[in-house]
Amino acid sequence: MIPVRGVEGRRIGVLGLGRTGLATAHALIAGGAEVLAWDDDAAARDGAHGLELRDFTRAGALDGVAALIVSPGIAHLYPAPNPHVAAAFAAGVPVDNDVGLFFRSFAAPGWEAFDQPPRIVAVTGSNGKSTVTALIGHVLAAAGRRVQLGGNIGRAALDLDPPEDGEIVVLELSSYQTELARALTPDIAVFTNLSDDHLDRHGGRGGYFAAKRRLFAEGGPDRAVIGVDEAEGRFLANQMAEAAEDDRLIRVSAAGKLAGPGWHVFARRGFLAEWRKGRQVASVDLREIRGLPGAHNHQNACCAWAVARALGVAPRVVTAALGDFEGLAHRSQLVAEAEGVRFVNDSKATNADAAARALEAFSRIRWIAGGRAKAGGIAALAPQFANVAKAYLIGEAAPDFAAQLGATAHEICADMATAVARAAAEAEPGDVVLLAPAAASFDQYPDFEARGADFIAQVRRVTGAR
Ligand code: UMA
Repeated sequence: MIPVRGVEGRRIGVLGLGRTGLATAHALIAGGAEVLAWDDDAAARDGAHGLELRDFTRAGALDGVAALIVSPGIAHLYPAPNPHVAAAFAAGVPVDNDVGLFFRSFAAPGWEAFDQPPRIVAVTGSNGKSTVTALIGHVLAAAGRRVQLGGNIGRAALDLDPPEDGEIVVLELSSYQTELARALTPDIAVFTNLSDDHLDRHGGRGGYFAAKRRLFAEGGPDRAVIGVDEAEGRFLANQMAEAAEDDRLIRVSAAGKLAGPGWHVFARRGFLAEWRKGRQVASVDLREIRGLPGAHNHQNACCAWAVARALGVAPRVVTAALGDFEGLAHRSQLVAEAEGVRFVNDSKATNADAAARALEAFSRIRWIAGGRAKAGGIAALAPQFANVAKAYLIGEAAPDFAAQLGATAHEICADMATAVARAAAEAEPGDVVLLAPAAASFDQYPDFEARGADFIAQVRRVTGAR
């Protein structure tokens, strides 16, 4: 745990008592703060284990409170502020989050004895940020660097261990986290890409982009790694560079060759290339790396490559590490291979854009899709339907998705067990049975992880795999 600095003797409110809130409360107490905590869910309050509870909407409840620290899943502005957050706004109590506290508390007096100060890499973007975060961690560990991963990827930032000499912390940061943090000062910041997601929480795409942009605008990172395959990425890259040859910026693309005198990492026809000062520095064949299938993973590889190179890791070492990356659970995860049929779990593909990337990664797909639909359903995926041999539809969205599939073969299976059994029965050698739902899981599961776990269990059942 990283004790929070500058809070000794101060009274701090903590809203939300999930992973973030509990870690924050304990880190605040370790820093000498008096913590008042709240969660709108009574069961979470019951699990607060000795924390003093305070309903911040009650009159006078925020008297003497120096700051309210809000969990990422709690709305602070759109579609409407949570009532406790609204009370803090009304009372003039500064609202912050665990990521803001983390950046303020990271550097410690003990660092004076270190040979190399610890550094922070922060990764944001719509898709791929968990894989990029994990891949950076994997490459740095392979290079013999000490590394910890945290943030949106699972371990709350303040739950991380105090960094040791030369250690690198890689934080995955969601837009929920970057929007509210009062301090954002990574050494290296990464922007993978932008596509519509969480639009209700940010008042539309502009607000969503603005939340992510804060990591660059507020933080002033020493080095920025920016995916330039969308207009927003190109705009951000333009803002970060003083001139075309400014190599504090590394541009990344999976859409084609990048030219110019700056620092570029791009993937083209399955090959990653690094160019700097107009010359090629390295080239790697990504096509046979089983943990990184598809153009979207090639973009992830480019982002991780750029960060590792910015940290001085040699191309040979990065290449070897990419080759043995196994991928993350629920993201292009190869679950089994039986009689020439591959079973791939991409339960994290909770929106159409992420599902499009999964559908582009394979041909002859037996596609399991559905759940709780997002705006637009799967209409935007029509260009990828050519890769779909047949769709097996589950959950609330099944009838709408069936209508949007039109002439593409499909059947409504309702649940995962039926979908996996039907897809496996009809699959031929060379086919890929792919779970890429293009929808949220909440109609049938607590989260995308439980949905992916069910897919794996059903695949094991039908294939007899262990
Ligand atoms: N709560 C309230 N009032 C509300 C809403 C929620 O009191 O109006 C309470 C809930 O009852 C619950 C707590 O808040 O007890 C949950 O807080 P939370 O939703 O912020 O969840 P945490 O457990 O703290 O997990 C959060 C991130 N969750 C979200 O952003 C939704 C986790 O990202 C992250 O791993 C964790 O902090 C550690 O940093 C998950 C996620 O789904 C993976 N992220 C989204 C995504 O990737 O799309 C952004």
